Amino acid sequence: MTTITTVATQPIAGQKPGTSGLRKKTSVFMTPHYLENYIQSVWNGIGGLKGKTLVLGGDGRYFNDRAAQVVLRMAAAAGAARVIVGQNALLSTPAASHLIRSRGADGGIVLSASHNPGGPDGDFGVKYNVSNGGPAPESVTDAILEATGKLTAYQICETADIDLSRVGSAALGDMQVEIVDPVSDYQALMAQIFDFDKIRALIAGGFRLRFDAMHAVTGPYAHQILEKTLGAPAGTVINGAPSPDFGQGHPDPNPIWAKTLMDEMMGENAPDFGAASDGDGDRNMIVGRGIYVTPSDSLAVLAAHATCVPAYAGGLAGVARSMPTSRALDRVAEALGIGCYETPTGWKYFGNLLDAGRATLCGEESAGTGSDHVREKDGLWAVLFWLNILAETGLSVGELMQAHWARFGRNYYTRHDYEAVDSDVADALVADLRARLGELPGQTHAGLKVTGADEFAYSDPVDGSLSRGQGLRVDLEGGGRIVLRLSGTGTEGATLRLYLERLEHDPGHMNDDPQDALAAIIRAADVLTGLSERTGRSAPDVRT
Ligand code: VG1
Ligand code: CO
Repeated sequence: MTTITTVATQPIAGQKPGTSGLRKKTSVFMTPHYLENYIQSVWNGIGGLKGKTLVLGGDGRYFNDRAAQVVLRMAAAAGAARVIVGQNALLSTPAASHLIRSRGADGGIVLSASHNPGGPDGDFGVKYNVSNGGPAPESVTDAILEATGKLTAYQICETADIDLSRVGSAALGDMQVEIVDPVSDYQALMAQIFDFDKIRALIAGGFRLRFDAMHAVTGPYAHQILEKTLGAPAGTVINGAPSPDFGQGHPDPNPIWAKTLMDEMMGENAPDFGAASDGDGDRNMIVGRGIYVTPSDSLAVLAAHATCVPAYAGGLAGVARSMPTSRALDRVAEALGIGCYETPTGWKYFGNLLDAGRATLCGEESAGTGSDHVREKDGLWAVLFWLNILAETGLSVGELMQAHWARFGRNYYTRHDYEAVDSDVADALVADLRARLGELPGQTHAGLKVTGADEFAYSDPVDGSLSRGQGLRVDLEGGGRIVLRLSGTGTEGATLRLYLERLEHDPGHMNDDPQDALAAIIRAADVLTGLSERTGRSAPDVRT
């Protein structure tokens, strides 16, 4: 007989799930009762767990193992019928999404702070996904937020830890715990989507690739799929063992944090193809020999060549991108004659479009791409997509990009992040620009004329829900654009994100450095926002 204990507690008002779940310092999540209070708020916010089936896994970061045991005990106490958990409490975000869908679960918990560093001094996070496999939509995160403010007690079973190291079943009170291999179902899905034989032949023919798992969750997936199944030689996957502090690294697949891979790809004797993924396996970075592919361009290339892939051979129903993502995708959609949706930042906004069959492919400038195969962005899926295209076309990454720009023009693009900015300074900066949006059109700043300005609001075409305050946009003459928004995933002060873009058609200027190509727009953005003066920063912390 398992005892259920009711622990009286205080509301933890204001613990609002951000762009991607609730993300805090690990030390905050480890404060006595904090995780329990939040998990109980999730259960309360979704109307309880009685008789429900949940999927549970995480990215292997510090506290992942202990947090998973707490979630299991609390799910049992709440009357859940079954929890399907990845072996050793590991599941990449896309693999969790797939399991929720394929097993008809009611939802899932992913323990991850994604690309944020892990460890006792790093970050931890909890994401709740709904029954379509996607991140909880705003209506659900609002209900969870409300529940945090009303909390008076949580319930937990008093039991020993469940051994999650072996695939099989266990019982926790009346609840079934099913421990599954985290990779096999996901791998089977990938094999259905892509032409594995063609990719295998490409690799057997001497095509060389490198995949950097950044000490995070994609290691086991990449070893199994790229090396063991597709025949890439051992050593293709680097940093492939998930570690609690990600090898003291920052599991964010961009040229700054994946520098070792970048150096190899830009050096002599570089492989043909390089890629990396983030902490929870939903992001991707794509690099060719001597050429980095921006995520916005990658999304456009996948859309343009989607019919190379068996699962998309019939064409795409439509595509979608987050608002700050470059408009390279729009140009492809126009050429294909399909719809192109613009959504707020965060994967939850793609869910309805995918469910309704309006979009097949989605993406974000932050290195997330995905399709209707799951309801999350998917790092390894994007890598396999690229390999399938390269195998089918016989082109190199560089040749493919040159051909793409020659056909559609090149959307020069960069994102400048200012991290750990004083929250009051950041809020005031955004508020002041917001207040001036109406008067900007017609004005000239740093030599560039403003043609339009607004604050992005999204009305969901499927359920009509409205999301306001999703970023400030300023359009410039000649097709340039400046976007400013505050990050919803940081855990220290505020992170200001400035997104800069310009379309280039001149064949003589297709290979400029994006920072140079965008210099005038970068200057105009600084004049418009007063960013360097107000924050005292002379340069961004990260440029991607
Ligand atoms: C960032 C990215 C956004 C992404 C989110 C979650 O959000 O900009 O595109 O969806 O992270 O990604 P923000 O609010 O900090 O800009 V992940 O890999 O955490 O699931
Ligand atoms: Co992620």
